[in-house]
Amino acid sequence: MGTALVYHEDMTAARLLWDDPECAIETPERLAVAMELLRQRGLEQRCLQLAAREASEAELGLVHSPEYVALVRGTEALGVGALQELSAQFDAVYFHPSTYHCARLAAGAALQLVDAVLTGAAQNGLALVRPPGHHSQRAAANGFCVFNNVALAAEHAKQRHGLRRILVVDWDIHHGQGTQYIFEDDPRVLYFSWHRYEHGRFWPYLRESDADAVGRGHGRGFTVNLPWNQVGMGNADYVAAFLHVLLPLAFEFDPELVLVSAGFDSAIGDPEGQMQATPECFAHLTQLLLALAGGRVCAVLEGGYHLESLAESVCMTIQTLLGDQPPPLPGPMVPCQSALESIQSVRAAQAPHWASFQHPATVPMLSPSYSSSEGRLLPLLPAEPVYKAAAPSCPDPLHAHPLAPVCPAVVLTAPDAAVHLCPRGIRQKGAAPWEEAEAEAWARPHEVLAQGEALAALRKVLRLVDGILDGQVNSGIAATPAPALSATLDVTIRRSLFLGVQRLLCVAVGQLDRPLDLADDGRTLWLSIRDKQAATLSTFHVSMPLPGATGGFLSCILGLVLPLAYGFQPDLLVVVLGPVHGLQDPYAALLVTLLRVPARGRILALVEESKPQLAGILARMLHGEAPPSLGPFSKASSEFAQALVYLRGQLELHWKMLQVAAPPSVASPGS
Ligand code: Q9C
Ligand code: ZN
Repeated sequence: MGTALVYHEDMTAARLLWDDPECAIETPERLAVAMELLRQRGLEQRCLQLAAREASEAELGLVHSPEYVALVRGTEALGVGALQELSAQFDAVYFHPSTYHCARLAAGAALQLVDAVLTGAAQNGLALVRPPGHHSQRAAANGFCVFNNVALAAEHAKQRHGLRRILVVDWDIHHGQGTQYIFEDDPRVLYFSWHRYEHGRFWPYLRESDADAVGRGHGRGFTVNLPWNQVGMGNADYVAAFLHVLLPLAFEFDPELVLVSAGFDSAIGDPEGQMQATPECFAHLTQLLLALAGGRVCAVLEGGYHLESLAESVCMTIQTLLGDQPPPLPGPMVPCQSALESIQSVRAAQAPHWASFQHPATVPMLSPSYSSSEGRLLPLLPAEPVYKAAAPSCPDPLHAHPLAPVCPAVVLTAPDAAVHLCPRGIRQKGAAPWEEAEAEAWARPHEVLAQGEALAALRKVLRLVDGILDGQVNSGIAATPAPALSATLDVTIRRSLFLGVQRLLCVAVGQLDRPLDLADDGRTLWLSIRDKQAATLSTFHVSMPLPGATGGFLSCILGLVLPLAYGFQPDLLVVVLGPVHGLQDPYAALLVTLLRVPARGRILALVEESKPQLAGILARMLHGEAPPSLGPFSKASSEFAQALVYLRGQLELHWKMLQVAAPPSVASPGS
């Protein structure tokens, strides 16, 4: 099951026939240039290519009034003067004699894509279409949009496929008010949109684009607006919006299908959006969405008017749908003040409707109950940050393969039950485990590794570490005898640092201790998730209690683990599931799936060999399979929620991606 690409060249026919500066940017070249780059990169050829079909009039009637459909049909026969006159009755719209044909193809392409994904012909896909759709309303064209392609696809998924929960993610830089109106009272469609707003001073100048528009009637809480009040939003702002607004709601909603109103006017260079996010950001956003709905993600093109930025962003999206790992995100991962204000306001507006945003009363900081495991009062962060990790932008050999095609990634050392999952792993390349004597030298301080079985596992693990770090494979799973897990982890860390890893993230779930002699020099970030109280033992050593409920688990991953990972930008992630890790398989699967995104797939997972089923599931996740749903949502305990609030307070000065609210602005001197 691959990635569908739905397209038809006829959609390049419609164009502006008179002078209108506002509409001039919506050109046939938009599709032509995007398709050309997809071909040039060999991406089109990797997709299941589907020729778009026209939507029928009955299908258009799922969303639009018969009178409006008839009006658009009538434009086929009009001359230029009459077309211009009719166009002027709408806001930012032009009609061409081919508009009706193109718009039916655009709508049909979206329906076809949903059919392909919901029948299992494809796992996910993209429809490259024009005219776009998300401004179009029941009986009105608007903002270059004629028929609402994504709204039709959602209604089709409801009515023809019986779906009950559909998430629409509108990352176009304009508010899809058309989609909002169509579903505002419908709890089966959760509509999320971010958009340039500037406190209402940006087109379409609507009060209902603000964060306090949350839907009506049964649909209250199923409209989510994130208004950007300044231009220049970048990668950190977009990722923060996903981690702190969209994804908590999305996992709580648990959609059966994700539709993306994929406009790329939110990318750098676009004359409409004036934002700064780079094309790589769309690879990250796409891969985060693939963790939902069993990976059933259907993206449909909306805007995007900077041809080069549009084409690059389309390629990033397709490449990620195909399963390639995202490139690193350029720029500092620090969301701006205005973005944080927006994030805070939408979380506040949605709090009555979503348990994920319902916080217990803020706990007083440094309450005596929050002592570290050793019983000391919690150390504060060092006044002078010890952080001296290399800037992520400097090129180094570890970043040499950002766009490498998927290298089948999973290498299993012990649990042979899952070996079929790695068709082209290291062993197929003839690489042998480490020589026993060499492995013994690395194992030396640890007596437990001297035993035959433990040493045999270590020899494979070391081979795997080397294979990941020299780029032969992207990721791997290793299993060791349970008593040897801690020691194997210690050797894995030492070997990675020895090989020059600049930033090593270690996520240790269960009863595992951080190696005592590990330097706190910013090269490793150690994150424990275990049955103890929250503690920040340093900026690079954080401990979090084990969450019980789904809500606690999700806020732990989205609110803590991923923001730290995005701030740290690891070269390598080691995930260890140790004794009494307490995570059921679907939770472990989601943890690894989501961590793949900031780690860009460079993951070594260590498990106990007595858990072959867990190893098998993690192997499938590293291979790109979608995680199972977590099932019914249960709210985080208030102790857990407070632990998170506490850790955020301790850490957000250093790890800025943890912020979910703007810091109080500092008064200027003398004021
Ligand atoms: N300078 C889509 O991206 N003009 N439509 C706004 C503000 C209308 C955009 C003028 C923009 C419509 C699908
Ligand atoms: Zn747009």
